[in-house]
Amino acid sequence: MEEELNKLRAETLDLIARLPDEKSLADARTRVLGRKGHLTMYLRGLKELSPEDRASAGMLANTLKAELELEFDKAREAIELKEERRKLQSEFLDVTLSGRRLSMGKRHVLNRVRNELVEVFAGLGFQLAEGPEVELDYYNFEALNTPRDHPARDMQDTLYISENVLLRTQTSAVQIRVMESQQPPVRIICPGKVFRRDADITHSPMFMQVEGLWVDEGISFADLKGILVAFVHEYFGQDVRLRFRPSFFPFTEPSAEVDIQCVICGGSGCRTCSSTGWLEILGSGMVDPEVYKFVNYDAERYTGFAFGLGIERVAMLKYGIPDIRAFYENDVRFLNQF
Ligand code: 2NL
Repeated sequence: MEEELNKLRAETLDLIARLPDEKSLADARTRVLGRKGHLTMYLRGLKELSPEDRASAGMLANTLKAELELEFDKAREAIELKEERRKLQSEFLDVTLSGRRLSMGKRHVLNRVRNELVEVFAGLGFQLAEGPEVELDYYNFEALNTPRDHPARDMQDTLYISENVLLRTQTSAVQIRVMESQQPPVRIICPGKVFRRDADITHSPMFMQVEGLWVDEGISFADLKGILVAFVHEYFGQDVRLRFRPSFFPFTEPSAEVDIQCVICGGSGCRTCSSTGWLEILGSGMVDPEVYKFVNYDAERYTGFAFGLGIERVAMLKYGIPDIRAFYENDVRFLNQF
């Protein structure tokens, strides 16, 4: 009997030492100490023995039972501890590591210049107006005194979608739409994308433009000059000089182009200004009375002026950027500089 118990003891201790997880350990415990376990059955069998044998065998078996329960408990605790360590290890987080840097996006330089220009004119009383990029030939050319056979159409290579639909070549189309919908006074600033069949280091098939228009009773060339001088001084600096040169546009008469003193060399001559000391920055003029016919304005009563400038050109001059294509390549090393 004692031998039988010793064997059960040795086998069980051996098993406990080898079991890898809580589940197999619990199963083994049931097999030995459970209601139908080896040791439980053995204790039940003691009824058959004589009273003397039963007392000594019972004592041995109960001692073994206590010992095995203790061993099973110890083994379970050891496995639990191991499991806990493994879990902690796998969830290890070094809170002292430096974090990943969030890269912040920012406004594209052209949109920033656009907003700055709109702000300056807003300060001069101009209201923002916008319109479609896909436009009718009528608003882009016809109503701007540029009919199909007009020689000025040669100045702009237009991207047509159909006979009467095109990608606007200038934002003037927006101004025609506004004038068509309301009588003077009109004082608006119209920024937006425009499109031309043109591409080299200073021309892109898509570029951005800002046009302004002020129509009211008694608006004169002096007002045009006053507004444009105020704009240049505000945007490029109070000391920057301007000059007005006669020019031609089909929708203005008289027309003038505006040059500013070179912002790169200050007027002494450099590559940006081709050694002239001057930079052309915008076109302007008094709105041609022909235009008023299309929008039903009384040309005897109202006069006004308009102007247009290229946003890329302003940005190139302001920051000394030699190639217009840099704006559209989306090289973050370029874009991050602004
Ligand atoms: C340039 C020249 C110009 C206008 C745009 C305009 C608009 C209306 C009536 C009359 Cl609705 N004129 N716009 C006038 C003169 C010049 O732009 O060189 N743009 C880049």
